[in-house]
Amino acid sequence: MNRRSFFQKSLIGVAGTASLAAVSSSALAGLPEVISQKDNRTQGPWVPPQTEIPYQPVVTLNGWTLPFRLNEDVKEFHLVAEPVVREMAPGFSVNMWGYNGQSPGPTLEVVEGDKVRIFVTNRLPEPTSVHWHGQRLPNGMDGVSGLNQKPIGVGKTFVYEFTARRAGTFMYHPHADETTQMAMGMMGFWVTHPKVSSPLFPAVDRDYCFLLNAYDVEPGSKTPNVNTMLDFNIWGFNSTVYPQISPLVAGLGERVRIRVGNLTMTNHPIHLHGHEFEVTGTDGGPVPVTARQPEVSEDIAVGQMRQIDFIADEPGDWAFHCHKSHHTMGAMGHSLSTTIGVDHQGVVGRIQKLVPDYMLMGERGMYDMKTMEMPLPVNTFPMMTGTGPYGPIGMGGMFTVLKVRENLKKGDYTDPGWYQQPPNTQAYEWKGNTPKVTRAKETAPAPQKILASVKKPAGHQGYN
Ligand SMILES: [Cu+2]
Repeated sequence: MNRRSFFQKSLIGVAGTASLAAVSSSALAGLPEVISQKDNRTQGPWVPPQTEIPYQPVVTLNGWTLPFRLNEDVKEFHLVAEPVVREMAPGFSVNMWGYNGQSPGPTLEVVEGDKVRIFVTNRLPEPTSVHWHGQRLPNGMDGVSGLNQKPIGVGKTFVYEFTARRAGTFMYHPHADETTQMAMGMMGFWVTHPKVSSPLFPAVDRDYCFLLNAYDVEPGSKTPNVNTMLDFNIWGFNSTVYPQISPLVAGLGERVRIRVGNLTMTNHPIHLHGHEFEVTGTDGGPVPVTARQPEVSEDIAVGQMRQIDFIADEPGDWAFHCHKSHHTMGAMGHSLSTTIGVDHQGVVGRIQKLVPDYMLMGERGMYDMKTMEMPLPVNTFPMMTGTGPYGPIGMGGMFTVLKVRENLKKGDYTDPGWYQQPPNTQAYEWKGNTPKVTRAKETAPAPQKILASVKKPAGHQGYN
């Protein structure tokens, strides 16, 4: 099929589209320049200079939108699949594979009915392909290597062309050696804005997006274990862990949209504090208005995307996080024994004769871990690192803060700092008398012997 007949076929059923493209071969002679991003911080919204249909651009958490080149009436993008180093948190960098300098790759943003051409250059050490998750497109553009196309060989560039027929929330990722390539971070976001806003696609003041990620990075190492199937230890938003993840900033009363896609190997119940939201869309399209219900958590299954909308009408700093509590922590051992209530007195000294740097932990729960200065191997993300105005936050990983402020300028995404609560609106300590704690009587004699299992950080197994 030549290019012209491809567009003619793909445009069937799309109303009000501009005249068909007649792209000259000379215009196609050069690839669009490679635009790369070295900065892992959230970049401001990208407003295209050639916008015909105005839309509220998205802001990708700790990410960016890839600018396009307009070639006649086709929006052209150039994605480069390549090894990258992603700083997931200060002092914690991971060797990944991504696109255009970062993992996840840049967000692609177009308008419903746009003709798009994406050049994909493969600078990885193995073949790849790109699947455009959720899109209506010709079968040969769907990106499953072997099924729809030959894989993009090392050093080769392939061209994908289709019309963004359906408005909504999408993502892209390889379908070639995908367990390796996705475990290494190859993924990106795609947003197709509607041509007109409607009750199905209400206009918003702020539109955020990010992907959920999981990696298995041994403490002290730098490259994810690509053979891990379920037991991941680093959980993040857009390959970033809190507190590196940017806050979600909103002006009081603004309508906010957050789009989330899940390319991890487990589900994530994403929970917003202080507000109710509605799921207004999925990667399958807008949710019918009559089917929307108020929620404060939304479970996002593997391979799913959710678009949530709400009015930010409660000022403050509101947690926004995965509700699986171990997903709001950094690297930690999963095989540790629970020691709550176990009296270690007298045992520690004896263990330290065998393991000199043995530390007592967990006897009264793990709260102290938040402040504990524990020697960690180089390039290890601590379990919990967020510090708020009142001390350690106790959550890391898949966690950020929705910051709702009065008098915030439209389009101002800068971090406004911590919220100052008005007087007499914060939980406070009771200063009166407290009743005596009554304990249940012991019915069994205290154990005479303690069986202690000592585990050192990974790489130092063998002490028991
Ligand atoms: Cu989770």
